[in-house]
Amino acid sequence: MLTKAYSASGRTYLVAMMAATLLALLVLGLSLARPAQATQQLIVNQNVTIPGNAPGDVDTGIDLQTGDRVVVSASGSFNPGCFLCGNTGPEGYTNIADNRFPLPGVRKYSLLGKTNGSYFYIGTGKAWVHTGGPSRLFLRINDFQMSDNSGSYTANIQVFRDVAPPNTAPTVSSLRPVPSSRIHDRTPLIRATVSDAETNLGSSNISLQVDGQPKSFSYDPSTDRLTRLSNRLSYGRHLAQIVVNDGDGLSTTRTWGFKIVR
Ligand SMILES: [Ca+2]
Ligand SMILES: [Ca+2]
Repeated sequence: MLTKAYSASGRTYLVAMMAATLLALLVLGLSLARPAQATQQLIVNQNVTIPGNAPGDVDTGIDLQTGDRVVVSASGSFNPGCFLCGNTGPEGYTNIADNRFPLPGVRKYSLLGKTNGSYFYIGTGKAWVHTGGPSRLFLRINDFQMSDNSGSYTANIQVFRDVAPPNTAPTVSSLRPVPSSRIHDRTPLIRATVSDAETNLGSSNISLQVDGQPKSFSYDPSTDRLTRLSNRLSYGRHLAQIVVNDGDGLSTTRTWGFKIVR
């Protein structure tokens, strides 16, 4: 009985361990897969009036890029000017427009959007992600006889765009020999961790000087570790300097000293 109880709890423990390991691997995988995080920013928040008698497309002045998220909400009151025709809002009449209208197949007198030369229905509101390349956003009312119109619609337009996070400077850390240290080894290992958040650095991004002289070194991109096995150095003070350029406009210089004593 005792053995059985142990084995049952052992199995439970094993299953729990496996679940925890799986979760840990999943979290690790997600964090490794995640690139430098882009953030969506509100770049346009604008009200545009669409006069009922505007002769055609109303230019919002907003230039969209692929991937922009656009949110339009509209209100207002419009009269198409026809005999006994009543007012409507941006949703338009329930009647469907025929081929005489800018966009057949949707409600007459509704609010339309236009990008890349194509009209689409907005009505009282629409949210979408812009595709098809750069385009100015136009608005208009789905009517073909404009001069007899009265009233207007007003649209609030918001555009959200992925904005890359600002570039950051490379970092140089874990310096060896320890800065300002006194050591006895006359062939000390010179070492540093050199990394950049946005750029996968290679040795061509990095230069090392010892006592003002350029020195060769090895750099392992997988560990960010720079290593140099020194020639025999004289007793006394020495100065090491690492300059890193991230190839994206930012560089970092670290200079440190150490002293070799008898
Ligand atoms: Ca009209
Ligand atoms: Ca950088």
